[in-house]
Amino acid sequence: MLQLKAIPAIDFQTEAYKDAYSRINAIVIEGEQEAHDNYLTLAELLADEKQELIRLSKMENRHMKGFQACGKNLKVTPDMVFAKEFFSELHENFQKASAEGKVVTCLLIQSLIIECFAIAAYNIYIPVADDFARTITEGVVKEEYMHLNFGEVWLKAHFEESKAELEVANRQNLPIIWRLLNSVADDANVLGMEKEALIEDFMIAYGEALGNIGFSNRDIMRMSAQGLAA
Ligand code: Y39
Ligand code: Y39
Ligand code: FE
Ligand code: FE
Ligand code: FE
Repeated sequence: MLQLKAIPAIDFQTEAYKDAYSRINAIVIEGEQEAHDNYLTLAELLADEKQELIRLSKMENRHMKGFQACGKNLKVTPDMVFAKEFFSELHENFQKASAEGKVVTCLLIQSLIIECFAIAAYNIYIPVADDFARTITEGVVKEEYMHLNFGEVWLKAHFEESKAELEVANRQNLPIIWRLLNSVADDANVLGMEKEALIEDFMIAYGEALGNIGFSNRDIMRMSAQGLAA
């Protein structure tokens, strides 16, 4: 709500805006591409959910195309090399977990942590986006809630046997998101997105997700604090 006070007019064609956009736009495009790949990997690991997971992966592919159009519309070339490096640590953790058949860890990384990252970023971006990108992002964020919900529903149904692995995966991956946020906070700020608002939205979405899965408030506090162990 911080951002509802005075929203200054943003000039989307300054060099400073386009430079920051070349990295944030690339992060989003790369993130959507990796989300597409991750849901296809999950479709192989969870045979009962295969069709649904393929459906989610197709949504991620459409998101990627939508955000590529946002960059083109502003005449920005996304810095894909930067974005690949940005996601490499999370990507490696997902790859390693999937190779070991650790479905719970894969779901925590993609459907909880990355989806909450997307939900926070897109909700904070919408009020400060150009008109073209706002329309695209509004459509996308609705679907990200469906992806988060997939992970919540599956993990809730398997809560007792997943709990220990979720705690370990949280401790390994939440600090990474915290570092990633800090590394793009300056660029996000140029786009009109406040770091404090991003953290607040992320923590609300992630805490709610952990609660829906079955964690107690005490667990949620403890697991959130582990994000600071960066
Ligand atoms: O599941 C998804 O669709 C996720 C790929 C998208 C993640 C996008 C991450 C956006 C972070 C932007 C950082 C701005 C501060
Ligand atoms: O300040 C805190 O409470 C930190 C513990 C929490 C780390 C969680 C990471 C926040 C990532 C925000 C991502 C926004 C798109
Ligand atoms: Fe990959
Ligand atoms: Fe997406
Ligand atoms: Fe998603």
